[in-house]
Amino acid sequence: MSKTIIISNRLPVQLQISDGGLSAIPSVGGLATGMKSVHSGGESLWIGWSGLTDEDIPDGLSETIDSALKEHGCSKVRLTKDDVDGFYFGFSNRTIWPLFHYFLEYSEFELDFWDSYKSVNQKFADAILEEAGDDDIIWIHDYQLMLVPQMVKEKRPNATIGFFLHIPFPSYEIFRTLPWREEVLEGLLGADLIGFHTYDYERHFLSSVRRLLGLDVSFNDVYLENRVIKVDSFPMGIDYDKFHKAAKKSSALKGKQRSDLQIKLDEHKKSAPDTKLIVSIDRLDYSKGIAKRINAFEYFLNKYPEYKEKVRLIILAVPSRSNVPQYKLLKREIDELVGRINGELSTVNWTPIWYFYRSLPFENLIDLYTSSDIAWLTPLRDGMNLVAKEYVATRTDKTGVLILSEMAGSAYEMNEALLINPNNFEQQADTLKQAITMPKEEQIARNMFLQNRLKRYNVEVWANEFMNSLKTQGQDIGTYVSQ
Ligand code: GDG
Repeated sequence: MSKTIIISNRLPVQLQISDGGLSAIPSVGGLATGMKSVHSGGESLWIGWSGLTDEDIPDGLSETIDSALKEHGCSKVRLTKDDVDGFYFGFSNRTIWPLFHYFLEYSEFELDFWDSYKSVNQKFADAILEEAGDDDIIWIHDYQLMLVPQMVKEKRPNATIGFFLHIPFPSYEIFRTLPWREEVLEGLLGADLIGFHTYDYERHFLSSVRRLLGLDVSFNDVYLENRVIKVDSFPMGIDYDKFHKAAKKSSALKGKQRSDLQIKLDEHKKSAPDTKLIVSIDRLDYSKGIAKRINAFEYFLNKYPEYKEKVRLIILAVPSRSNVPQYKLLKREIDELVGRINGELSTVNWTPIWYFYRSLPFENLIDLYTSSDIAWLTPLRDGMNLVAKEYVATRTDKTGVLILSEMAGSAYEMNEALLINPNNFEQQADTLKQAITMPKEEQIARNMFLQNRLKRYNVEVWANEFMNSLKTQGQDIGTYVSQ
């Protein structure tokens, strides 16, 4: 019987080494939740990096880690500190991430990074090859592992291989600047099914395949020697019920049961009932447009001064890749911007921006979503953006307004949100005003459509649709359709 193997850079469990020993705690992220239906019942294996380098693992603990991971159906790829520096912080996050998010000027084309990326991708491929039989189904995730499909296909031509990219695939004009563009495309084409969040990313990929490799492409099929590779879009959803139920539960809590953050937010609402709370939640990443959003907020307050003391922007910026230089610079820029604007505009009763630079527990994330009248998400580029979907899912009474950048993949499915161009301050100032003054009936009407769609196309459906399409594709492996 064939088995399913899932591969991602990080495993869906967190390892913690303490004096008391070792524990493996399942992660609660979107991918881990979405893959539950695929990765359950002991029939599948998830291969990835544990988050600990060889140097971090004390002598003799490697086998203990292996057995802890095995309990969660996981197996680790061993990486050294040099591997992680070159492959993850280097090529993945200083070359591919900026390039695929259209930050060409941040992209570093370093041969050392590329060499490390190749050798670490080979480590992941080897880990798969150790486990995979000829008829197995293999699902590889994301931009850190784009060479793995070909490395596995060469050795297991009959295995069914799927690849899903969680970030945008850029237009040909951007992609072709990459010195190793052909190798990356050939790496991806080792898969039998290649999935993207949106039709546009799919279209960009096919255009690069046609123009850089000169391959035949018909609709969404790529013809390569004796193989047909299918390319398709699968917009990722969220675990709608989890967010909706958590929001219901949190609003039912009374008095001391409420979290400290919720108590503060309640107090704030009581003392200033007319003040609207605007929330934004992102990893601290230049692709998310946080600095521009703060500038746009200042622009809004200058254009519509009547809203001073009547709105507050809450920014939750989650620390991310903080040893990559661009992220350090961005952190400083945001610190300074928030400091300057709060310094210039605050009154004794009002601070325009509340800024948190940390990650919050899930319950507090829900508190922020449910207490905010408006979510304002302004990525300059974003593969999907799940925060937009989560905000809508937590609006149990269907009120609340979502302002969302057109540059996020999620904007394609969320037409009832107020869509903006994050570079257009004039439009954003007017849209903020529209959101603040939007009648409740209109908010409810918009969110009703959005919630129905999110409920229907949740993350489990996303994973199942990809798997079903992959299995169908697998049935055709080896049968070349001549054109
Ligand atoms: C990549 C792509 C694509 C955030 N802060 C906290 C917290 N979060 C959770 C959110 C959400 C997730 O992190 C962020 O997901 P996004 O989709 O918004 O963004 P990326 O991290 O950039 O993800 C993106 C995604 O992959 C999936 O394909 O949508 O485009 O860039 O789920 O809830 N969770 C907790 N505390 C926090 O402080 N617990």
